[in-house]
Amino acid sequence: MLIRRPDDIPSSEITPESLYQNRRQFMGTAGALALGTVLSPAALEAMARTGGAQEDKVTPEEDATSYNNFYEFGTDKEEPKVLSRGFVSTPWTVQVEGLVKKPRPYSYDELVGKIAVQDRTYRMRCVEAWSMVIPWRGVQLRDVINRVEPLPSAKFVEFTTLFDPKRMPGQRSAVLPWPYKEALRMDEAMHPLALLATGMYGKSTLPPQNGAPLRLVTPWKYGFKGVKSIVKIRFTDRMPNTTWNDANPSEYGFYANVNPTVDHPRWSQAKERRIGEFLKRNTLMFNGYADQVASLYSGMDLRRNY
Ligand SMILES: Nc1nc2c(c(=O)[nH]1)N[C@H]1C(S)=C(S)[C@@H](COP(=O)(O)O)O[C@H]1N2
Ligand SMILES: [Mo]
Repeated sequence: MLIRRPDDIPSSEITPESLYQNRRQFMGTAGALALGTVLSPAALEAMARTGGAQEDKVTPEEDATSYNNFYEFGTDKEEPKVLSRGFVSTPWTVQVEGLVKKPRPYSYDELVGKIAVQDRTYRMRCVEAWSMVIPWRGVQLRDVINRVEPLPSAKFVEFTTLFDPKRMPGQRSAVLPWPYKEALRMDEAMHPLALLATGMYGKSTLPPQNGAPLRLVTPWKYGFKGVKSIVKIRFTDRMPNTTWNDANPSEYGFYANVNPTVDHPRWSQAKERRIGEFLKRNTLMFNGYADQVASLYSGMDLRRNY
């Protein structure tokens, strides 16, 4: 994100299954043809079938597990799958720290065990202007937070990725200030859409390249908020530093809410390439989850709080 332009690879959309609506985006066959776009027979056939409307289709598992951003395993999209092969995430311990009733290490099972498992298909919009539709499996973040009992004074929650250059070869170079950290305001973290993913595509474990064994998913925010391979959860009353914001504050904000009207300094955020699709589609406010999350930000200037 720091070092290259948005990917030009054709790209896929998302909603919790319970809230799923058949969202369609109209791009208009006539409009596309008027622009002189050359359409493949397959694209024309798809348009004929859908009357020009686009649906959200789940991204092929092969794409979601081989085209990744996980700089701890390399900065090329294809590297994390290869360089994380053999990464062992059992056993796994998560330190729970800060403004919490009893700060202590939790085993993976203590932290997420016996919490109702959810299957949630969400759109994921990377800040680099590509997107996917991923069927996650996991637990609601708020259930985990309630289990560890933060104090009422906690206003933010910070998540930290494992730092272990022996197991994460990308950490041997200083492409980012390690360890990778991300954070949410408490009300964001308690939102029912926020998920701690523990699996995907109907499986109960995550591939290493997607953040095994535990990664954050906040579908209304840019993908970089979705911190992978979490080993620490810290509650605090101050807004924490976050990795991409530290690396480049003018380009990556704390909030990172998907917003087609606020461009990245180096590229537009109005459109996106859905992995697997031919034409760009419009990026939706809060990645299409505005009905559910816009109230979290009422009264805030979203241009200033990007
Ligand atoms: N620890 C860590 N977490 C990370 C990243 C990373 O480089 N390191 N990349 C982020 C970015 S930019 C995106 S778009 C998503 C990609 O998730 P995926 O590979 O599962 O699609 O992971 C996010 N979480
Ligand atoms: Mo991203």
